[in-house]
Amino acid sequence: MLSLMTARDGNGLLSRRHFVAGGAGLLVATPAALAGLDLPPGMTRPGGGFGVYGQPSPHEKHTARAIAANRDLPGNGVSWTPLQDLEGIITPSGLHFERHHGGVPAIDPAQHRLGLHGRVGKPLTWTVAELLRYPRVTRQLFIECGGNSNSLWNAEPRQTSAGAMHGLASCSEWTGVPLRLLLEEAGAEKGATWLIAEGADAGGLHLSIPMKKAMDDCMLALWQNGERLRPEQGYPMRLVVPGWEGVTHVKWLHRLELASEPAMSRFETGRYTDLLPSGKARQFSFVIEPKSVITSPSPGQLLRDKGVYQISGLAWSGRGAVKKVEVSADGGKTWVQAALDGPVQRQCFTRFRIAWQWRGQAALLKSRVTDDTGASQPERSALVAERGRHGEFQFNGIVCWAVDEDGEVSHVYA
Ligand SMILES: Nc1nc2c(c(=O)[nH]1)N[C@H]1C(S)=C(S)[C@@H](COP(=O)(O)O)O[C@H]1N2
Ligand SMILES: [Mo]
Repeated sequence: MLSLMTARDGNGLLSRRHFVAGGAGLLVATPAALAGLDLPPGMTRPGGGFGVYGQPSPHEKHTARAIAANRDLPGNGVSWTPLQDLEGIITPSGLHFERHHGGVPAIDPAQHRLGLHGRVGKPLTWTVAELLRYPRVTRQLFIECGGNSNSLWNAEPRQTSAGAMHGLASCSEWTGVPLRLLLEEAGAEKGATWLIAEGADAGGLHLSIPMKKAMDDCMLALWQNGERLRPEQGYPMRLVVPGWEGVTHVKWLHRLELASEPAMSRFETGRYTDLLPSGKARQFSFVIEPKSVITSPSPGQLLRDKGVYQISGLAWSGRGAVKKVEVSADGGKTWVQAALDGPVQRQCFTRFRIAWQWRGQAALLKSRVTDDTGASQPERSALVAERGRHGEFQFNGIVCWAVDEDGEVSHVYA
């Protein structure tokens, strides 16, 4: 049995042993005499029929992306993954976050071509059908926009759901052709140190990636979670650049160019670059630093009854694999290590969990990830001090949710 005596960790956090062994003591269910065990109506007649493509239950309509479209720039905007309503690590394809600079182009795969030119031995083009004959790899990888969580640079904490704050990050199983195979086929010239990738959309997005990364682990993705890419994710093909900022994952990919210098496009100069207090620019900040967020409980949710709750959330790092996640219920005075759902994969979402005994006390919930390179998350105040007041991109500071005595959860800076 769980009891107050076992809740010796900071402000009610229970150790992993209690989380695993504590099932019998949770006392959440309604006694059978009250609920009844009648024959459910679905057992008395045949149910619904078959469908060519399944949809979520009509009772789950609230599990939806939040959208912020820019009315002055048609097709420009974002939609956020509802992280607070999801479990595990894989984002359902229809809920993957979206960041489009010029809308979603309608591409006929039979007409689409991928070209490779510039400092190559021989320029090449491929049809989709040709690309489908290459060897493939599959990896579960997150993608995070450099602009994710950017409201946390604001002076006041924004009050929205965890997803509408931190959901420009999603995780899918991507399958495609190792980019190295295509680059080797064309043959790179000696001075070809940059790969410039361009999408076939009205956003005019083109972006430079160092050749070393392109040859290492980049993928020309054609499948997402077992099916062909969704139009919103770049159908018929996109770049996947493991662990690197979202803007490098060029969608609707149609042109690759090898060069000796980066393109210096507006997506890597005016945007996705931060002005530091020193006056220098933080540019080509490709790697996603370690980050975590508690998805349950999170703002907008309510703890109705006192008792044991399962705190859970997501952690990730572009540098490698999640090594540990610590959780605090007292604003960071004491930390307890959470359990990680396995397998823990590199550059992939990792789900963490820890049990928490809520006795109706006020609490400040925080999570802090450390990856296998030893890198960790800074407190928000330290990050703001380092990056200054012009910060807009790559917020990876520790996030704090306040639980009050009524069980309401809100976003605070603490
Ligand atoms: N062609 C093209 N590629 C693009 C973009 C775009 O607008 N056009 N947006 C980029 C940005 S900023 C991000 S964060 C990711 C978002 O990928 P998603 O919409 O699949 O989540 O795609 C990147 N690739
Ligand atoms: Mo982005």
